[in-house]
Amino acid sequence: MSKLKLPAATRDPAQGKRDLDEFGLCVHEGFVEGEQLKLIRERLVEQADLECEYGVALLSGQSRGGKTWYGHPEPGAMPGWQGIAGLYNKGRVFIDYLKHPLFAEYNAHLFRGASWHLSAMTGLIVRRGAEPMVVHVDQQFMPRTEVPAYLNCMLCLTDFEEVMGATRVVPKSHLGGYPPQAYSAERGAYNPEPIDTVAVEAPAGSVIFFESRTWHQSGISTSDKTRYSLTTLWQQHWVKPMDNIALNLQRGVYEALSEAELQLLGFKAEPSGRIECNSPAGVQNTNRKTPYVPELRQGSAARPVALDGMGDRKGADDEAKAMGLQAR
Ligand SMILES: O=C(O)CCC(=O)C(=O)O
Ligand SMILES: [Fe+2]
Repeated sequence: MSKLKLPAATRDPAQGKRDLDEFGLCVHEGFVEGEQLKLIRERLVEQADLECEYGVALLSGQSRGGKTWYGHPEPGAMPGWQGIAGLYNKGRVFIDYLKHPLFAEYNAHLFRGASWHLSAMTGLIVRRGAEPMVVHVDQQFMPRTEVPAYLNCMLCLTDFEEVMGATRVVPKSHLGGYPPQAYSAERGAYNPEPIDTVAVEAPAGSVIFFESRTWHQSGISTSDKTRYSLTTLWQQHWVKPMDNIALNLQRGVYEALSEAELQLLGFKAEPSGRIECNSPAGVQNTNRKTPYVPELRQGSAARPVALDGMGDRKGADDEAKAMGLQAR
């Protein structure tokens, strides 16, 4: 048993935000409940099972540092870990979940008012035999920042028990540096010195929030109970998204989303990460409404396409706000 002390679970976002500041994490119980929880879990399980059946499942013995491949699980030898990537493309329930009002509250707090949007949304399944991940921070590949780059929101779709490979953390580690890592071709990334971590046990429906400077890993699973979970990663707008959502988003999904939903996914006027029209149909545009402008030459047939509301005031206002400028 680790002696590391976790914050008590809470249903109060004010307490959750204090815990996030003090511990680098908080456990928000009952974040999703009842029918919504059931629908998210059912959609994830169906998608995951069919990705296995059709031979396109993302599989591994562990999710980080180890070998990961796309394919069919071997009959009778289900690997310990399965990821279901790009959930924003895989069901309306996931988009609806992104609109949970407390996401806005936690993000505004953690990012200190800077503009934010989605960075990734991935289903995580941990089965018996899953090995622990290398202890890492989610921004390990960038220098430490004063304000975290990302907020990881781990939704427990089943209870999280230590023996099921529940997420393990180092409370208060967000205040220091990053966990030491080494790499070998045989082991992948690993921690050269053992690091004490503590499992976050939580009932289904909880979200474990941990910011991107908090040391963590998934645990080892020795249980026959499968851990189903969904990680939603939010980011400050100037950070390169973990998933390139503007390119990944499927055309049919894009067309079914409202302006507000597109903005949650990062389609909005910002000082960085601008999105121009990449087709005459104006697909993947931002709320700034840029025209489609191909290479134009005298005598060539190529033509730009103007859009209604191009460069409108709203886009400019949003951009000014994101730069911290007040209208006056
Ligand atoms: O699956 C887990 O418990 C941890 C996953 C993780 O490290 C991550 O989502 O960044
Ligand atoms: Fe992580």
